[in-house]
Amino acid sequence: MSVASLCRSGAAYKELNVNTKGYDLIGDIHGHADKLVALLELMGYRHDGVGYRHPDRQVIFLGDFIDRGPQQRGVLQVVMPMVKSGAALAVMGNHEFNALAFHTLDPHRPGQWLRPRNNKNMAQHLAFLAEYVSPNCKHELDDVLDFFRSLPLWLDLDGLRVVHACWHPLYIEMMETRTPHDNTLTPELLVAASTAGEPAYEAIETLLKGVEIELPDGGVFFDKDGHARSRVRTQWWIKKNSTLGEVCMPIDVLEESIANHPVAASDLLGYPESEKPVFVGHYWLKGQPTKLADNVACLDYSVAKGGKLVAYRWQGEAVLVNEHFCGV
Ligand SMILES: [Mn+2]
Repeated sequence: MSVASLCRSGAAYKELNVNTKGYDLIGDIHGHADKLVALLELMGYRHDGVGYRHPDRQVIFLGDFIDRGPQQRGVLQVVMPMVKSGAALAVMGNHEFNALAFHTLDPHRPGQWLRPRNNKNMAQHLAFLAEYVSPNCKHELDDVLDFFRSLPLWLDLDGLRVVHACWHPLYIEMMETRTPHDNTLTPELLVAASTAGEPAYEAIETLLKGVEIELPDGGVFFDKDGHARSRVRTQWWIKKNSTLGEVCMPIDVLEESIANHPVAASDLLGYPESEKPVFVGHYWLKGQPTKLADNVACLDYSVAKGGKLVAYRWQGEAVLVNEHFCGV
């Protein structure tokens, strides 16, 4: 079965899939509603008057619905009814977390927001604010923020796992004890997670943004936005003696002198091959969608930078297959 035939028709796909609960996992959308609708229709989802739905499959969104793109309201007008009606599940991305902190006053610092409204943070969120600026949108913005609050930080389902950036068992265990309502943030936890030095802050940084390594000897590299960075994201599922070039994410971001620097297995997190498949977004990958390990896939292929909006059509497999990626 080719990718093209998997993607061409929901009806054809259904025949493959009579005994297993199927999920269609969708990566970071960042305000590209047209692509989202095109992808859903490609996979056989149809609008039933309430929202898009498939007769026997369910979407799982990996977070990062907002910021950057031109149709952020449009994305949420598709996503929210799907989640509310049960046609889809979703997890929180770092952009939804940031939005909650941006719009929440800090109880410990009167008049200050949990996410400071400085130039950098304003610039990142400006397109979202512009779409909800009208006073008529106040209720709509409140609904959107309530929706963000309802998003779990991760999903641990029968046969698969979902988190925006990194499956980190210790942080998940820690947050599980502090998120009594379905792994969603409580108001107290949003405050703690916005406060550098708090354990919850480190947990959110890791689960929603990934694991980073400090570059040696004061080295830097330039990221996709041209910012100099002294830390690089890692392929957190790897656990073996490596070089920085072998474990950085995305690959090819480091100059050779830095890329050859050794990294000990003990400094890496790892995700054992025996664990169920885990799906993440977040990493701005390019090119042909491909699994990162037999049980790890990233579905962020940079739709907000001219790339594709990508899905993975999962039908129960423990070993992921590249033919199940699909994109528009
Ligand atoms: Mn992200």
